[in-house]
Amino acid sequence: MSKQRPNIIWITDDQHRYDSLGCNGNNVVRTPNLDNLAHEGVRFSNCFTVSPVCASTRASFLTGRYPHIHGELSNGFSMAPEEKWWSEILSESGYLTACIGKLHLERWDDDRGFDYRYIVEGKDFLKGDDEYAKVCEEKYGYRRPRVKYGERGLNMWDPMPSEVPYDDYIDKFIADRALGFLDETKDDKRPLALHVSLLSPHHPLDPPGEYFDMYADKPVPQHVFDPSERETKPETQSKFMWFWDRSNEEERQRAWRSYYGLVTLIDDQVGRIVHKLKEVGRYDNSLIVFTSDHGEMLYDHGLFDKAFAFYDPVIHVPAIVRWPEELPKGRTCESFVQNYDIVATTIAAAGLDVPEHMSSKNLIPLITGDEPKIRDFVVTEHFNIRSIRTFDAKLVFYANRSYGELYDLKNDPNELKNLWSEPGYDSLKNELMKKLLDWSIFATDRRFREREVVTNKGEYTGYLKSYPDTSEHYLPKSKRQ
Ligand SMILES: [Ca+2]
Repeated sequence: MSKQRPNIIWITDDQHRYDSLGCNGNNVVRTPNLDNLAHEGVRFSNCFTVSPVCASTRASFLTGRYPHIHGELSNGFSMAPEEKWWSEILSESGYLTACIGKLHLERWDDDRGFDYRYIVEGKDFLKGDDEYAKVCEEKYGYRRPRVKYGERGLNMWDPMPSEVPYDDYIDKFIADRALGFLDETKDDKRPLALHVSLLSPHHPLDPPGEYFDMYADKPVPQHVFDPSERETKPETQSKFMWFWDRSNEEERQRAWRSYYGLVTLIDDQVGRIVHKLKEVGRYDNSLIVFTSDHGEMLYDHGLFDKAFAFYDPVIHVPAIVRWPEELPKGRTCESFVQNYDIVATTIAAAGLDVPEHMSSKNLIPLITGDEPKIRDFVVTEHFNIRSIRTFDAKLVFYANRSYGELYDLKNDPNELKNLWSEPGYDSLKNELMKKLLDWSIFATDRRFREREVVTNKGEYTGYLKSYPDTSEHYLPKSKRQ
């Protein structure tokens, strides 16, 4: 470990598909700054999200735990108040902590452990009254683009150039504040733990100015959709396939191009942050991480947005970790990781023990080659639905429902044919369900995580004598602090 603890610069964007990044093999979308971070660090080719929705994943980003543990089962739920935040752990250990941009918590202005918090909470909605809304209202007369969409007779998924110019576009606005924060703190001796939470390429697909036309004549991927999916996929998806029916091919391709424009805009903000880090002398000793909270369907399987599906376009996300002082450069890690592993990784990089109650895993031994893998599969959850994905197969389990999804990823990598009710697949289905149930009990169950039984490899060793220090959740109220 470095004698001097690293600055931790954690950049997140919103709804960014794995395949829409240059270093992940996309030859059309331009992302030179993120590609360069990957060149100076490690790129993960199999990083999957813990949840296909914002609030659940973002609460996992703060707690290092799964939604069914921390309580934000979907957007609109609340995190358990006794959860210990990433920011609190780092702040207590001497880091100067800051969050600029979105956290998307139900208590929208909660800021525990952040010494500095600048709230900009979303492109298409607004809860409370954030700084960006004030600027927009003053200069343009409305608080969010949604208002203008309605006035122009457009839906949120229709591509259109932003009426707000680039200089005041929401992600530029957030990056500007991040640069200002880096300037203001350049003489502070404390290491930084800075979370910059950008908002694109989340809809509306409204790249400003030159970003809107940037990919007008460029090829875009073929959409993945088979009409037979209307019959074989759960009704929770098929009822949303009207996204496909009400659009034509030209409109769907334009959605890709606008999405790419937003990705390049995000990349430019990453470049500005990197440039400023160099200017204030913090770049060399910075651990920079980049990931996203989930992906976007973009009309694959006839769907748009996310949340109601566990297809790879939604659960497979970009992830880059760059820390040249301690980690290899230019490596691609193909092992399974999950985006909330950034929590344990950054805590470990800060020289701290990763709390036992976290299921987030430190990626450093994986990156350095000390551990060949840390997971055999990845799990994604939303409310009462769980998906388990191995390299060869995926199962999506819907609690209290007779239907489900099962895919043979070796023969059907695009997840077009749902095998849940097909004869001959019971053995695969049972195998995946058993893995998922084992995981539910041992890998994340709060009491196994928090009590010493977990150190006994899950064997029952009799009643435990004491409650852990890490959580008061199971203490009687009278004994809680
Ligand atoms: Ca999101």
